[in-house]
Amino acid sequence: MNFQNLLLEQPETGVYLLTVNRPRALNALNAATLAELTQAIAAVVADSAARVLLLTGAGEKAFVAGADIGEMQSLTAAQAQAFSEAGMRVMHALEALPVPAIALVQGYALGGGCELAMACDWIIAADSAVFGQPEVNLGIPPGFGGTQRLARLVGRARALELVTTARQVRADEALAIGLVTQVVPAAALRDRGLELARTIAAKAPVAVRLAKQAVHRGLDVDLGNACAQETAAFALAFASADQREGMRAFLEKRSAKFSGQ
Ligand code: DAK
Repeated sequence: MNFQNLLLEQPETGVYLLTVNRPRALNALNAATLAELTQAIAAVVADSAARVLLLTGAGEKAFVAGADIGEMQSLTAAQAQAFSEAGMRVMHALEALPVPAIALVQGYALGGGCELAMACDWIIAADSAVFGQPEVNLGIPPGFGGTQRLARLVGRARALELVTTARQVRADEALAIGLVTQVVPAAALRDRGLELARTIAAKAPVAVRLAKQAVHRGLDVDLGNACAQETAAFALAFASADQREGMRAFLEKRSAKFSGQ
């Protein structure tokens, strides 16, 4: 697919690498980019051979420096509503993506950029990464789910401190508070992402999809219902060829060859 503001590549079988590509504006999210993100994510959803989505930003300076302030400043209330809905659509689509979505963050991930990274299943940070929700500097609260996803990741107190002060967090602190799962040298970020994607792509695709779904759906309900959902996911796996192959391969002392069926 051809995009103006994105690159969508498949560096390896089953692995998609989606790059927000507006480096001159530090990859800021304008309406056109949000629309393209929706299309790109839909393309990954439509590919039953997809196993992992890696999401990153072009250039060394930023993952995404936020929503496009130049475009936002003159929005009417109706346009702001449309802009918000477009952003929310992208964030929900990433969470609902059947396969894991991993953000590879180098440089600034601010505002909508931090929100975009948090809508992925987890974040790997380069040592150059800087996270923050600076919206209160601009007269607005976070608008793409930042208050909610940040609080779920780092807890209420830390989220409130960060959102109300606009304080920026470097990679090592992001790791310490659970915002990211690992920090790697900037030059190694893409390779670490691909390595992780390769590991996931080699696992049973049906089980990986069911596990992602169970974690997400379970977090929205109480523990009893969450465990009931896990039971349903577990049972469903027994209708898959992947389950039969995985267990047979173990008993036959060989590597499994998963079909994703
Ligand atoms: N939007 C547009 N352009 C941006 C930008 C942004 N967010 N961030 C950077 N740029 C542009 C700069 O204007 C500059 O363009 P030129 O002047 O060269 O044309 C270029 O990128 C390079 O930036 P700087 O010259 O500023 O580079 P520095 O190294 O000096 O500083 C910086 C880097 C990241 C610290 C700085 O650029 C900065 O503070 N950027 C803004 C960061 C920020 O405040 N981000 C949060 C945006 S607010 C909503 C839902 C969600 C949202 C809004 C509404 N609804 C519900 C309606 C989300 C809001 C946000 O994300």
